[in-house]
Amino acid sequence: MPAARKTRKPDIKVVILGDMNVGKTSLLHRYTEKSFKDTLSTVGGAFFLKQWGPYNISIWDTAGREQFHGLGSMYCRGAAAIILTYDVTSWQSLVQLEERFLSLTDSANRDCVFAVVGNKADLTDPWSQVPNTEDTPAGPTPPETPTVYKQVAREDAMALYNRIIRYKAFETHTFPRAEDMCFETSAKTGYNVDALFETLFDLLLPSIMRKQAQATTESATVCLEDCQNEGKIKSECCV
Ligand SMILES: Nc1nc2c(ncn2[C@@H]2O[C@H](COP(=O)(O)OP(=O)(O)OP(=O)(O)O)[C@@H](O)[C@H]2O)c(=O)[nH]1
Ligand SMILES: [Mg+2]
Repeated sequence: MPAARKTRKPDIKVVILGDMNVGKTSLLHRYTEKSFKDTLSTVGGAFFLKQWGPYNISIWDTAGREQFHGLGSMYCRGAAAIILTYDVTSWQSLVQLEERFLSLTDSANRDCVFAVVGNKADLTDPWSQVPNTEDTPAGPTPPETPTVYKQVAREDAMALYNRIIRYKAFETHTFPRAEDMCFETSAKTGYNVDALFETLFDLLLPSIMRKQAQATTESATVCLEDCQNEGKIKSECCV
């Protein structure tokens, strides 16, 4: 088994960005702990290690507050996926993604994949008040009418996703389609939360395999160099 697995070194990095209060921490908590609890506004950033099958995925929760904005680009360095999160009841939170957060993603990997996520769907969409994960208990019967006005339609989020692709136009790889990468979620009920993370992780699989293959080659090279430095022949240690 490779050393990376023994030390639980992350195989890949995912970062959650978005304005304060959109529910980034709650989404992550819902996915990792399968529950919804009171949160405190995040200070700086927080790191979670998710074991996904045989792989270790590091997920970085970032602070949306303006005062921590300078840290965003540092957190995005080396990211293989970025979740851009807004609140479906706040048009401004979608605008902020483009105005304030998109430029931070320049430090991510060249083949970074993006998801655009509208959280708090339970406030506007009756059906998202019903959990759709196996781990959450059955919710109440959906009411006839939503409780809060929905300010951001999914089409607006898809238009933003397509602008992101154009912004990254210098990249050579092909991006997944907006239909597949724009989600409406509820951290409160669990609606679409597993689907979001599982879709992303599935997409990251080729990058994980590439990174592991690279790590194996590098460690074999180091081993061979060590052998040569110590005057050993390969068969003595590189087995
Ligand atoms: N109704 C509803 N409320 C939510 C949902 N997700 C989060 N909230 C509430 O929104 C508020 C902010 O949630 P957080 O998860 O702390 O938001 P955040 O994006 O991490 O905020 P910062 O850490 O300040 O950037 C809290 O009061 C949550 O309970 C959701 O899906 N539905
Ligand atoms: Mg937070």
